[in-house]
Parts: sequence; C-alpha cells; structure tokens
Amino acid sequence: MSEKAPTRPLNFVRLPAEEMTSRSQAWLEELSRRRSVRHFSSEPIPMDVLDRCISAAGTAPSGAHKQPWTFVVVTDPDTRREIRERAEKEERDFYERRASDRWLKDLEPLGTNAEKPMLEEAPVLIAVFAQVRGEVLESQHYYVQESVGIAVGFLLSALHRSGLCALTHTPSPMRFLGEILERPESERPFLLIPVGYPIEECHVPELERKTLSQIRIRR
Ligand code: IYR
Repeated sequence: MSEKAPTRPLNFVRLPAEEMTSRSQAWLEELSRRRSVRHFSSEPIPMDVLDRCISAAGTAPSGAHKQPWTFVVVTDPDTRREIRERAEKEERDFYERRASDRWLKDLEPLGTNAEKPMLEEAPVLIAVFAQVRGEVLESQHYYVQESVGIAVGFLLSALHRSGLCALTHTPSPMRFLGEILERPESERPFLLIPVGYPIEECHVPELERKTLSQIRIRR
C-alpha cells in the first residue's frame, strides 16, 4: 500500500460578508479598466514588478500540478527587432492572403494591421511558452492549454493591478519564436505579450463588454 500524500493546513482567510461585497466590487472596477494596449511608450518598467507578476502567474492551478509554462522576458533591442520582423512577415501573409473576408471584417473595429511597432516600442516582451511535455524522457504534462491559459489570465490581471499595460499578441504561426529564443522541442509558443506604459494620449477602440445577463445563465 502506498503512503498517503502529505498535506498541510489550508491558508484560507474567511472574510465578513460586507468585505466580500466590497472586494468583489473593487476588483470588478479594477479589471473593468484593463484594456489591450497597442501604443506603448519606450519608458523602462520596474523589472522587480514584472518578476512579481510572473511569479503571480506561476501560482495558477495546472494539470497534475505540472506548471507547464515558461515566461521568456525579452528586453534586448536586437532580439525584439528580429521578433518584430518575423512577426510582421507572418502578419503580412495573414492580412494579405490567409485571413477570410469575414475575419478581416471582424478585426476592423480593432484597427489592427500587419505593422507591429509595439514589439520594438514596448520595453519588454514576454514570450509565453507551453511545455507540451516535460524535458526529461517519458515525463508528461496534462491540460496544457487550459493551464497556460489560466496562468496568462493571472499574469494579465497582475500586470494591470501593478500599473502596467499589455497586449496579448498571437502572430500565427509562431514557430519562429522558439527558434529565436532557443526554446527546447518540448515547448510551443503560446502568446507574445508586449508590456509597458501606454503613450500619452493613448486611444483604444470604442468597444463594449457583454453584460452579466449576456454571459451568465441561471439554471
Ligand atoms: N494576429 C493578427 C490578427 C488578429 C487576430 C485576432 I482573432 C485579434 O483579436 C487581433 C488580431 C494581429 O495581431 O494583427
């Protein structure tokens, strides 16, 4: 018979009802101000803050607790230029050939195109990689997309809470990221996230979020 896995006491803080209400209100207000930003100032950001946000992402739950994520922090200007050039090459192909008319129409409100200056203008790029398996032979990872998606959600909210802006960018295909950043075969590029401060007078698309009654069904 195998020994029972060790446990420790849960560090749970039970809150009074009023505080639950006020915290949930404050958190919703805070998250409601988050927007995807596409116009970054090149002003450097505090790297200790960035590291803490990545640590916060690393607290996400994951399949069998395999923590199948790698966050590559890219600040080197030459590397960022190379990433921008390769990403724009893919994007030109997307906008000029691969994208359907419907897809292009759906993107119109966002005002996006194949130019990706933010990849060089933002002081930091976080390239997120999903570890589709462990590095050692025969190790396995589970629910990798779900796990890394949750971790990126934690990352985006931590960045926003810390006063930073981000863009979840998905050049497609992204294989070039693994090549440039010399990631092992066991990792797949997941997202490319420019992080920084917005330019002054930064504008974002006029978009509305779905309301609660549009996204929540009671049964
Ligand atoms: N990857 C392209 C196109 C693009 C696709 C979706 I779906 C978006 O929400 C935004 C952009 C680009 O980055 O421009």
